[in-house]
Amino acid sequence: MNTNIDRSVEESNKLFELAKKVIPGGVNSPVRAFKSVGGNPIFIDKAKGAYLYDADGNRYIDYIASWGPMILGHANDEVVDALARTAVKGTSFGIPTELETKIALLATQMAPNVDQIRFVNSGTEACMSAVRLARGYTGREKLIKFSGCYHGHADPFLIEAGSGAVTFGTPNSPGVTKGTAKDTLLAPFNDLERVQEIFAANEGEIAAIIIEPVAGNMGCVPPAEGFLEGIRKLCDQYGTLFIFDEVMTGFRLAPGGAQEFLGVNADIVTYGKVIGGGLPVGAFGARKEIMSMLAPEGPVYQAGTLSGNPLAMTAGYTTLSILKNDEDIYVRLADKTRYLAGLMKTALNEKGLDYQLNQLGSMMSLHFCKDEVVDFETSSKGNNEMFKKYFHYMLDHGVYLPPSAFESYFLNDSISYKDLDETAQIFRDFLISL
Ligand code: KE4
Repeated sequence: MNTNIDRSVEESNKLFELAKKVIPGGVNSPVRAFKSVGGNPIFIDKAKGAYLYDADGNRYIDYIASWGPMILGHANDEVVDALARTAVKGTSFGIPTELETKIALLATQMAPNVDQIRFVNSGTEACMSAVRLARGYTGREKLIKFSGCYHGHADPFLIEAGSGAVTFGTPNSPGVTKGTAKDTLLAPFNDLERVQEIFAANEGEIAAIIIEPVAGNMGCVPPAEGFLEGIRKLCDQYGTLFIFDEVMTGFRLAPGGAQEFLGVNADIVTYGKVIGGGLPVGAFGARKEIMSMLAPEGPVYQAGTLSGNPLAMTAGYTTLSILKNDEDIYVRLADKTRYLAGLMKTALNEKGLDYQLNQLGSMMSLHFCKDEVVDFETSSKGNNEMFKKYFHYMLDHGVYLPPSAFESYFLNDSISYKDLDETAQIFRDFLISL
């Protein structure tokens, strides 16, 4: 039984104090700073398989997998060996390599409705490029997104619901201009009626509607029956492009991602996380008639010095190859996730706590609230004080969960049933401690 209860975090605290002197907030991405759960972040020294090891030597069972990429588990031998072989041949050229074509062929074989794919360096780049491509292809300017869905930190996405019958966006970050916000319209996730209203009120003006087909940035929130199918019909009716942001779900829910898993076709699909196997990769793909609009073939500009970088392509190609050749991995991951969710539900029912536990494939999230979590509003009703206690108890006892109630867990294939049983036991002990 691994309990970190007497764990020291002295080294992590020292590293955090030093980091804060030279990096804003001591982190290179805000969610890592533990702002919504309190306390100091741990600093990781190394990871292998299902386990993280922090700077003080504490071990944690990892349930975020670097927010999705590490689906195989950390430091996968095949991936590491392939990277070593690539690195000695040079790490970046800014000149085409065969590696880019190899992963592009593999990804387009696995992803439905994607004839061609362009690699970039992050999910943000993929999503912002996909929106520009949709605007270039349709000649329209407006974009619909959903409250609580996150598509990276590009300006068109940092918009929150404004006032008004048909919700026009307002910036939710300084630095995003009103000019940008006016072109982003918002609707609640799973609210097809509101989407219909927005389409009708902006006929002929909407270039694209972008969605996380299974939302993972307000906790894990699956689409309601018929929701995505309804949007598909509206896009066909109004000539709008349907962008599936599969940065989280791509190659995670199935080889063909959410399109395959849910049986709904997108026009443009964005990827990140798993497609890079732990190195910085984003990508976006579509049928050829859309992708041919991209420079240098077409007029829509998009570029990147390190796009298609040999190391990143190697990690991604090796990871996708393993996923493609191991047809059981998706069943294993879903079974493990359902197993853990089942144990946690049993414990919560015995305790008599109000909760919602959402799970789909290898994504899940626990919300301490009574009503079903179906959108950002219901997700926001979770008891965050309880979540903070939960997060820190599990962390103290060697389980690393997402440090926010508005995130999804991502199981990796290295997690064993022994790890799951240990996690469930620690969770039962947490509930007893309340
Ligand atoms: P990146 O630019 O962080 O690679 O991807 C942006 C992005 C786009 N689309 C979806 C659906 C995403 O979930 C993300 C990034 N996810 C967050 C986790 N909620 C990354 C963690 C972070 O911001 O540090």
